[in-house]
Amino acid sequence: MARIPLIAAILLVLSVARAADAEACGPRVVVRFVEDAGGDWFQIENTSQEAWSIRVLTIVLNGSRGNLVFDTAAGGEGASMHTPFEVIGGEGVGYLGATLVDDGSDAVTLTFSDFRPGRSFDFIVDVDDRLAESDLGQAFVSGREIEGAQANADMVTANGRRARVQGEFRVDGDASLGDGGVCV
Ligand SMILES: [Ca+2]
Ligand SMILES: [Ca+2]
Repeated sequence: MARIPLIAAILLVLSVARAADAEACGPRVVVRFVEDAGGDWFQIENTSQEAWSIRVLTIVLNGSRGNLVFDTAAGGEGASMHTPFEVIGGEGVGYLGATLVDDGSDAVTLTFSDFRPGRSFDFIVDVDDRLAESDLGQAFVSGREIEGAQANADMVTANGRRARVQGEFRVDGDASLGDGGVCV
């Protein structure tokens, strides 16, 4: 009679161990923001240890401490030095396109067909803050001002597994998506 609970307990331990393994080797993405007067720079890197590819990645400025906005055209929202969205790097990621980044918008979604681990993608676009008492003036975004902005990604494997990871930009300008970790 005691055997069945014991077997159930062993199966439970095994399944928990498997789940922990999957998590330790799970999908992982880093999105970096670098303030630049010539067009602020975002870099997306697939840092997964396992063969997870980025299918869709979204950056949401809403929620940032600086109430950030994309400044892609003269006038309207944004301070100065407006710069439209432009891809500047991303060899081998199968970039399929991005949602339109209108002046005054606060989110962009990018789609890829082959964004494997170790690869990265770069784009520029002007980002400004909308604080009355801005750290460096509204045309320049400090780490404190991008803190709280979000990014999320839909990840896939070649055999059809799917996962969603998300993270928040920190004061250093980076957002880490997913727990990832070292595969064992
Ligand atoms: Ca503008
Ligand atoms: Ca700016």
